[in-house]
Amino acid sequence: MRIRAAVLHQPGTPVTVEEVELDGPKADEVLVRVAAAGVCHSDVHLADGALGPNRWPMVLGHEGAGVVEAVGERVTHVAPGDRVAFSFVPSCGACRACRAGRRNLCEPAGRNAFAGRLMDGTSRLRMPDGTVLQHGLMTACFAERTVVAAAGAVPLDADIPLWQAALLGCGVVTGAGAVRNTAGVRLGDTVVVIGCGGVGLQVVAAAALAGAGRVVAVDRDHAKLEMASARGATAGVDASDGEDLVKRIRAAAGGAPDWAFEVIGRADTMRLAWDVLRPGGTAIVVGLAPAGVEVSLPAIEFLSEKSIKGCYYGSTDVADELSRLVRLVAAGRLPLADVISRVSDLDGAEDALERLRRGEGARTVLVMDRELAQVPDSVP
Ligand code: PAD
Ligand code: ZN
Repeated sequence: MRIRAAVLHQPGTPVTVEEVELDGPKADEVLVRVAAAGVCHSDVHLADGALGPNRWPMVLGHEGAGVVEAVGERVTHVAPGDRVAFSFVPSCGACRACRAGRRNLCEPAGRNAFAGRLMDGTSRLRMPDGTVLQHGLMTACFAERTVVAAAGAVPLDADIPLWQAALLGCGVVTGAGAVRNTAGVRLGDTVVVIGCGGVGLQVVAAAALAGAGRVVAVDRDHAKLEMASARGATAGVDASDGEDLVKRIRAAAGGAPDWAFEVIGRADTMRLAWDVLRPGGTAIVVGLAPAGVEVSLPAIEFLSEKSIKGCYYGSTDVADELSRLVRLVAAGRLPLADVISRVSDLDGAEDALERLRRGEGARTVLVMDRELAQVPDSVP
């Protein structure tokens, strides 16, 4: 079928919205009519060619929600008409990582996501001239429709409007999982969040929900500090002035923190996350740095039992985590709409990437169909 989609042809050139060919779902796959998609900084990295060579031409988009239109053979967990959010790691359940309970690190899912293919190693997307297109992180949801692996379509069993549910499958799962699973924040802990954009704001909310005693938001954009404060940050530190940053963060935190989350993807802020910690504290790196970036640490400080830990997609079984987070959202305990700075149509994809490059606003949600996405008239 012909669909409109946002295509990255070459890094460094704007993504263009054009008509492409989408094949129907094969066995263990699902065709979804996309209602809305969130624009994440990882899309910027892909669009800028920062995540390695040969990752184009590609249909971008890895965070979104929609309605199932058709299912391939053997798919039983969803049926046409079901509302779903996407998971970009449709774990196989059978590889070594999955069997060890580390489903976010599923080996075939990781391999295929990197290659831009579905789980059988092929693509359902083509340019009209036959050129094969990669599926962005196995999701490719900057598009009117998409075919995803069955495990990548997670049923939404509560009535969350789809323009908000779109955020669940990357920012929300990643932020909440970083706090709950990668870290394991306990009641009363002190948490610092460096970088409070679309993902960092989810870390802030999750830390507050986890009962952190203090949650210090650090960002160079004042607007993000205000959003963080509305989501439970107890203090904000303006990082636009780099002077005495460690001292100012510690003062705002009432001392050196237990946890520092880096949610930007820069070597200097990863180092900052390490520097602010108390002895025994842990830095969690959520931010994704362009390929080739290295970070250096003062090795003598390992003696103080500080540690630094990576985080991919919330360190968990994403489908399970997502379903549980849905209940929190439905209960009104985890807001989503407040991080949506702008709603746009699919044609606004490049502008949304540009705003993220400039550090302007948190999430943009691309809405393919306002009615399907349940966007109220009050939202421009
Ligand atoms: P974003 O652009 O919405 O947020 C980044 C925030 O950092 C913005 O608020 C900026 O103002 C702020 N910022 C930038 N530079 C600085 C600085 N030097 N000092 C202080 N603040 C600064 O991005 P996002 O929230 O969509 O994504 C954040 C990172 O997380 C990005 O690298 C993305 O690729 C990565 C990511 N990782 C995972 C994962 O599984 N690890 C998942 C999703 C996103
Ligand atoms: Zn993302």
